[in-house]
Formats: sequence, structure tokens, C-alpha cells
Amino acid sequence: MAQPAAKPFAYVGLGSNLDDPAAQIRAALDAIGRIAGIRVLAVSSLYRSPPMGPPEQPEYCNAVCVVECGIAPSMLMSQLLEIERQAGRVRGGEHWGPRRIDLDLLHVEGVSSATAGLRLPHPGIAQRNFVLAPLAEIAPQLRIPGVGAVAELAARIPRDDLSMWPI
Ligand code: PH2
Ligand code: MG
Ligand code: MG
Repeated sequence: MAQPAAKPFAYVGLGSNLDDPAAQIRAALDAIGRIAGIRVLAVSSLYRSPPMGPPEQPEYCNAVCVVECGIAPSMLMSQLLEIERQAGRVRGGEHWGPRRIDLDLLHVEGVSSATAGLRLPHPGIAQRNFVLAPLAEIAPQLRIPGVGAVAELAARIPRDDLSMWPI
């Protein structure tokens, strides 16, 4: 009998710096788990870091999760945007300004995309310790084409401004 097609793993970055950031992250993780065709396989610890971008905003809480993805990447992306919207994210503020929740599709195994609405792999991965540290925690063996080996990138990036989110 034919095997069902393997579902690729997809990696999602979560960030928040408004309205109880850790609670926003946890609520978004719950919502991701309710997307039809998605199964959450692992979730990183929660990390705290100063804002990248305008400095006059609260510090961020960040995490990464890996999901088994049985839907098209564009569909996953639109579901993530819908979760942001339902969480009350207000768009149109300043670039890299404060946000209640930000869900970034970082990488989908076997997929590259360069459309306006979806760039894969996400172009910021290699420069952001708040992405690499949680990603390396749950996917140390991952190699992202065009970006590199996650464990190596994570080992090399400075992380003096990164800490665990206080419990
Ligand atoms: N996200 C941004 C802008 N700045 N800074 C930190 N520390 N963490 C983020 O997730 C973040 C940011 C835009 O998405
Ligand atoms: Mg982002
Ligand atoms: Mg985003």
C-alpha cells in the first residue's frame, strides 16, 4: 500500500513585547496547535532580549516551535496572520515597533519562496540571536539551505543581551 506523503517540518518564530508577552506567546502556541493539518512537535524555552529596532519599547519575549506541516506554506502563513489578528495585533505602526504578537514563518523543509508575502527561508534568521538560540534548542541538527547549520550559527552569534524569560 502507498505510504502517505511525508509532511515537512516547519519552523515558526514567535515574538511579543506588549500585554504580558509570555502569555501572548503561550496563547499563540495554543492557537498554532489548533490549525487544521498542523501538529506541534516541540517548543523552545522563552527568551528575553532588548528590542532590535527602535530602542524606546519594552524588551521582547521570543520562542520558536517546530510543527509537522500538512498544509501549503502559504496557507500556514495566512493562518499565522489570522492568529496575530485575532490576538488583537494592530498593524501599521512604526517599522520594528512594539507588537502584541508576531508570528514569523522561518523555514519549511524543502521550500524556498520569494514572493512579496512570503520569503522562505526568512531573511533575518542568521542575524538574530533571539531566533537562533531557541531554534538551536529544538533543532540542533537543522541545516537551512542558503543560511547555514543552525548549531554553528547559534554557537557563533553573540548572546550577551539574551537571557531566559523570568518565570
Ligand atoms: N521583532 C521585531 C523587531 N524587533 N526585537 C526582538 N528582541 N525580538 C523580536 O522578535 C523582534 C525585535 C520585528 O518582528
Ligand atoms: Mg518578526
Ligand atoms: Mg512578522
